[in-house]
Amino acid sequence: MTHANAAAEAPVLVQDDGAVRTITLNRPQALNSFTVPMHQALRAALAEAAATPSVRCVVLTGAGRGFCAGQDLAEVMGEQAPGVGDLVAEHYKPLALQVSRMPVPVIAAVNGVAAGAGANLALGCDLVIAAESASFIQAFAKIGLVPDCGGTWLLPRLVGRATALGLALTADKLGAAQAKTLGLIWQCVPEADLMPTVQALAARLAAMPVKALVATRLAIDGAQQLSLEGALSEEGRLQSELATAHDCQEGMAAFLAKRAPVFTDR
Ligand code: T3D
Repeated sequence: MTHANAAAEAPVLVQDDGAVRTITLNRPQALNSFTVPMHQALRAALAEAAATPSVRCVVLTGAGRGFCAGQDLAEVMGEQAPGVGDLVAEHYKPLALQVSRMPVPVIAAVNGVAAGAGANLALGCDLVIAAESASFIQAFAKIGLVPDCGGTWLLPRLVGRATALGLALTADKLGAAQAKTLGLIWQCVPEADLMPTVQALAARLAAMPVKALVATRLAIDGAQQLSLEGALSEEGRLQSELATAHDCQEGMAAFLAKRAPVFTDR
């Protein structure tokens, strides 16, 4: 097998551009739907990105015309099929937690349809930028399941209970422009602008104090369970921790010296 063939068949592709690592789901013939090997490859790629100090931002996208169509339904209906509950416990739950705990910002570049767990994988990223031609489908209701991969937690937080239930109960396709209008995603751009827009933003985030960016994600997600007083206390704890770290010292010194800061913490 040639190297090119091996890459074409790998369930995820990994590419670095400076401090930005792009992970591409690579089963375009089935709209990048999840099989166990793709889960394993994606989780390994995320773990490697997390463990590589030179990586300061991760971009997640899909090969071909789709982002990810959720669970590969042929796999679950096959003779060797893993149980549905097992798939969630062994793959979708750890994946959603891994994304939520990445030590660098994660951007979803949604290049096409994102359905079922594929939609919620994208929505669990820090920033979601979608091509105008992309769409989001909470496909679960159509096949007698509930939203997973974090959907029940993410949807009401992103768009409120009424819209979350509307999306989840109808399983209707939501175009990227409408997703932006609803506040489900950060940005909707023309198809040709998707990767240039995402790469420019990723490079910008990579040059920022990523330790503080990640602490911001964790604080905002964590604050959902806290009282105002609890959230204020947590903000104080985080500021104390960050204020003594290199990046905050560097940011303040650079401001006072009227020079560009160089952030290195992760
Ligand atoms: O065990 C568990 O299930 C627990 C975990 C659940 C997590 C989940 O994600 S459940 C939700 C699973 N996903 C779906 O139900 C979505 C199924 N797909 C679709 O509804 C449609 O494909 C789309 C709306 C996403 C896109 O439609 P369209 O018309 O653009 O494309 P298509 O023709 O339907 O699909 C293109 C090919 O991809 C086609 O293969 P073919 O005929 O060209 O050989 C289709 O079968 C394949 N494909 C698309 N989605 C899946 C899939 N194959 C397997 N599994 C899929 N999810």
